[in-house]
Amino acid sequence: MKTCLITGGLGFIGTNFIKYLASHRKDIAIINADSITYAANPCNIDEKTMVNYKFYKIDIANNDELAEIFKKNKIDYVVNFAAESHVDRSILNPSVFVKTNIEGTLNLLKLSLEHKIEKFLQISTDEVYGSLGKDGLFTEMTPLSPRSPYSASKASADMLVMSFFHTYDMPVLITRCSNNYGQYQFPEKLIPLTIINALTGKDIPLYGDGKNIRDWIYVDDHVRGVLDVLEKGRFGEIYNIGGRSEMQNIGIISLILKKLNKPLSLIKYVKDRAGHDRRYAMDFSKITEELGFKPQLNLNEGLDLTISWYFENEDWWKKIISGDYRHYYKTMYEMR
Ligand code: NAD
Ligand code: TDX
Repeated sequence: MKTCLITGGLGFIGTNFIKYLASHRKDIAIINADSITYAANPCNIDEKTMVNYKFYKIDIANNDELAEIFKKNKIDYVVNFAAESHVDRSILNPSVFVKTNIEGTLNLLKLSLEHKIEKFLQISTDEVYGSLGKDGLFTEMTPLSPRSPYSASKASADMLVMSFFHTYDMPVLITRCSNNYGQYQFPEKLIPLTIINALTGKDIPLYGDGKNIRDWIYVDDHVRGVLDVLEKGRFGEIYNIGGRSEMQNIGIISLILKKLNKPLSLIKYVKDRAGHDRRYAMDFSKITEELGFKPQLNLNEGLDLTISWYFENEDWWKKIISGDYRHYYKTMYEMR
């Protein structure tokens, strides 16, 4: 049996990855290390239903805490999801992004090297490539050009990861994915925010002219791609993962409102995000050709599943919007 240390496993994508791994790979024991920031939800994973699973509440930026996990367990794989992940927050408070996303990743790399782990997979993002014009796609060869403190911290982490490959011959892998949506996403991000505001009759803030484009991928497709790379990826390589589902923000909000039978008058145009990237779109032919990965759900199918999940899991999001973390639910527009 192999043991996989997953960081950030109580957040949106980490939760989905752990659930997928636990049901598809019974021969992998899971250690989940998460500091439980506002974006985490300890209820996401019911420990009673998990076998070969351990949880540690630790901050990856705290090297001593992290070192304890490596001392107590023989770890074979590391998958690093832990991060501060919201661009708007990085504009308000960049320091914590540097701490977690850069220093935390460096701590993980150093300990992984010292303990001679078999594979280190860094979960990165398309945002490290910057912003596209009307045409073209990001490939793995596109130069890094991050434009927000969030994407700069993720690009820095990617460069540290690659430096451990070149310098120490460490067995590293990087995935860079486009915008995820699906179950367990914290409602500060566009799609869950839109669904919840529509369901509760609140305005939906649309930044700028609403024509910025994102390439949406359903989270189940992303986590399958991550496992493909962990199992079959070549060390020292970067793999783009995308959904081939580009849409303007105004389009996605309108589509959700239509599906929910809610009026377009809920949309409120607000001041634009500073440095707002115009368009992201992924060329993910490398992972398709090398590892056979393709997204299985289109945006329409994925949105239907996502809307149903938020509909059926009111308790999950009501605790967020009215509980201890309610101030984090405030849209960034309300905060500035
Ligand atoms: P999230 O904000 O929902 O979850 C992040 C998790 O990391 C939380 O559980 C949080 O408690 C934990 N965490 C934060 N700081 C920590 C620290 N110092 N130590 C330990 N745990 C810490 O984020 P997400 O959307 O699930 O994103 C996960 C990863 O995927 C991130 O690395 C992000 O950059 C990347 N990514 C996200 C998307 C997306 O669309 N959400 C797209 C591409 C890549
Ligand atoms: O209220 C809003 N109104 C709005 O118009 C919010 C929250 C967002 N937006 C716009 C900004 C973006 O163009 O919608 C788009 C999507 O915004 P977010 O959901 O905040 O995602 P984005 O900034 O694109 O980043 C996401 O995808 C890449 C994740 O948060 C990152 O972690 C990931 O790396």
